[in-house]
Amino acid sequence: MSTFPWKYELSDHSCSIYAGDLLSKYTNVSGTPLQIEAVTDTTLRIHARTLESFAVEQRPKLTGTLTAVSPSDDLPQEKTACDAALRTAFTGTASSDASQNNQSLLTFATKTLQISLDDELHLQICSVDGTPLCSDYTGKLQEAESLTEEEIEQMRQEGHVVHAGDDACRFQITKSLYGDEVFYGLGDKTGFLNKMGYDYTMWNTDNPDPHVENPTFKALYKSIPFFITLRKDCVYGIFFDNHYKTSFDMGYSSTDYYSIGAADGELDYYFIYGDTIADVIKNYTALTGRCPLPQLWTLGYHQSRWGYSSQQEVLELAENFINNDLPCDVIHMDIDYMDNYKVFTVDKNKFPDLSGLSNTLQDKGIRLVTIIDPGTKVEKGYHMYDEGVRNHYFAQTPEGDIYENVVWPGDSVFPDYTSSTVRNWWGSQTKLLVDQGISGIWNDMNEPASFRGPLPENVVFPGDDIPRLHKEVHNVYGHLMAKATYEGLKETSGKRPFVITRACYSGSQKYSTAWTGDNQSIWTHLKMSIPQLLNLGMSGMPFVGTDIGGFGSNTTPELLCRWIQASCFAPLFRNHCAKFSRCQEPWQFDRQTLDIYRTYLKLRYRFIPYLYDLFYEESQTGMPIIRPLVMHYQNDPEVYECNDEYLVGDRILVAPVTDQGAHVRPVYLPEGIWVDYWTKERIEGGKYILRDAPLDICPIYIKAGSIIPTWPQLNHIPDGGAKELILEYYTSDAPAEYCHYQDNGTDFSYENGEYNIYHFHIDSDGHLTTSMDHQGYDHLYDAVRLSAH
Ligand code: MIG
Repeated sequence: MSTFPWKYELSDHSCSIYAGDLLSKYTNVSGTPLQIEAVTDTTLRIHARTLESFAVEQRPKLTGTLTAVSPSDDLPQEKTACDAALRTAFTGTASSDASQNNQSLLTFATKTLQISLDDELHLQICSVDGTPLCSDYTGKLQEAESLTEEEIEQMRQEGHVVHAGDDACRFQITKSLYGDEVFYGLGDKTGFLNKMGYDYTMWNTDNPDPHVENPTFKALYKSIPFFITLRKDCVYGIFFDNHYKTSFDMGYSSTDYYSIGAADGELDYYFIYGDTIADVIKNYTALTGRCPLPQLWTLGYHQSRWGYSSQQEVLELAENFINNDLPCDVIHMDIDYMDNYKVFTVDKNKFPDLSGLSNTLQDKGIRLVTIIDPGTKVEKGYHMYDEGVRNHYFAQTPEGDIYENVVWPGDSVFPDYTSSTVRNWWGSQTKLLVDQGISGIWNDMNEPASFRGPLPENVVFPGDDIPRLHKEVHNVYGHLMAKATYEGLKETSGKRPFVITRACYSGSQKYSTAWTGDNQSIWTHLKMSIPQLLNLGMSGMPFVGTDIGGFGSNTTPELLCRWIQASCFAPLFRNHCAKFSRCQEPWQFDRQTLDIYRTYLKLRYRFIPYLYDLFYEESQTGMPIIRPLVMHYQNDPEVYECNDEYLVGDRILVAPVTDQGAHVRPVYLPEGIWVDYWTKERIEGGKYILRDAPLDICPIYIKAGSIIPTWPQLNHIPDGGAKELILEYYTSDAPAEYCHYQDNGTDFSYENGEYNIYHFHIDSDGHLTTSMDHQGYDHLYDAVRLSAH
């Protein structure tokens, strides 16, 4: 075997390969080594950074170890198997032919992965037993079909949108497809669960047209450049940490490869391995962060509408909830509460006493959340504008003037959240709202969206030290705004901040919840909401929801009923709609709609302690709250593309109706015994069943043997939770266990040990015993009851 031709250095945690110009072929840079680092023994970072590129978040410490396999003086015996497999994968030829191939290989390994490079720097990652997991594609790339200028002009004349040359990549990573891949994740994209065969763009986009499935909608509001690849025998994730415009061609151009490209910036990606999808999510969120424990009330029902515009209207709304016996914890105030859409102001004519209003409502168990956009009104004498101008807090033109565009307030300027000083300033403004009793902040329009065309790529964000252009900042603008808001609220309120954002980047989960933006009151959007939320969860964003009832256009009573059912376990549980669309509060239609709506609000409220436990689990492991079936039944191919069911944790299965007029639906139950929540019928899984689903029924199943903590019926969530816990036990012959988390549900005292973990055990005779795994919060339950089914 010949020796690897490039100079390289292998240290404990990383390998640097100096391959001069060759590298520029793959990465757009030369004169820098290609670095392969063992972040852990299952997560590799592959990068070639030259520029002082802007790290929005801290880079991970390297804790994995690398050892040389080849070339090496003392080659371990096991290497040969992997070597042969590698050659096959690289050359596409059977291993007997491969011996004639003269490729030089550099191979090194962590405890779980073997990494090899050929003399052209193609990378191959195998498991230690030699099974190829992921390898650079070495064949010919498909040429993109190109249109002549004339053809493009003709197409445009007929009204077609032609994106010619929009998505030029400066560099691209291309990986072989083995033919058994299913792709999940990629944040918030339209369409179904499996992303195989489609191409996507990461460029935070506010497009009010109905979001239809690919190919028209390649980008929505969020850029989460992370996906999970499930193959027959393995699962891994790739996180491409580049926040310029990037593209993900998931086997769209060719069935031989998939590719990831970037318009600019650097090669920097992570290969994240695990035994299960859950492992990969755990490892990905170990890199990018997890959603911290929320305040308990945030798990309740939220009512919103763009158009609530007076103190009286908000008060009446709250009273309507109370008088109709409808659970509700939060009312959202959209842009109409502000004085001329000026952020961090309140219209004193419409809301003469916001503090009084929030106090009155809080006494009734309802809190207020207000919207805040980034666009800051150009107006001398307005404190945000004056302070921002004086201190150079706003984005600039290349000539150094303040950059202006138009948003709700008219002429507007854009805070430079890349600067920590600006973030602190922005965050400190939250005090104005917190002091008036506001409990959370909803960040909108932070892609950033603008009315007079998009922000040009060369708008300058001066930052703390190095100025950055809009093309580099765009995809993290909303992320940094959410971070500023989170840190500000934490400081000014002392509580666990409640932030909702529309635009996101990988890691936004540390600061914010998110909603999927402007959907429409159409059945396809109800249907799409399930894979949308599930893929967001698998992309590390667990606290998410869609606008229940639909934002744009007009809902129908039937659609509203089906939407509240489908969302009854959605982590963020909010009904919201647009100003010019029909009102969709639960009492706007007939008696039946109101009753059905109430049933599902009440159902949700019973399960709050279970949801809170899932949030606790998520904060420790990154596991999403609602999960696709494949996360728990990875060996059952029947669930790989299950788009219309989801699991809540690992033990509740929800199969909503998402078709108009449907009153029966097929439900796939994976292996095990499932108990119908409504009838308590026990059904052996591993098959499809047909379930009657009249308008008032959303099919729900509980896995036999489960303990689920619930509360007595409440219409508002008290701080610290209910005083009584009811353990719903769905019996089985085997003993059952469950760990339940409890704390004050509001602040950070849990970080000092002020929480309880109850360990419930039910033996095969049905006897409950309770022990404490941790005891630090002194408000224990007054009673714990067992209710067996
Ligand atoms: O251009 O604030 O997605 O939830 O109601 C519309 C008004 C601006 C878009 C948000 C929507 C919100 C609306 N906003």
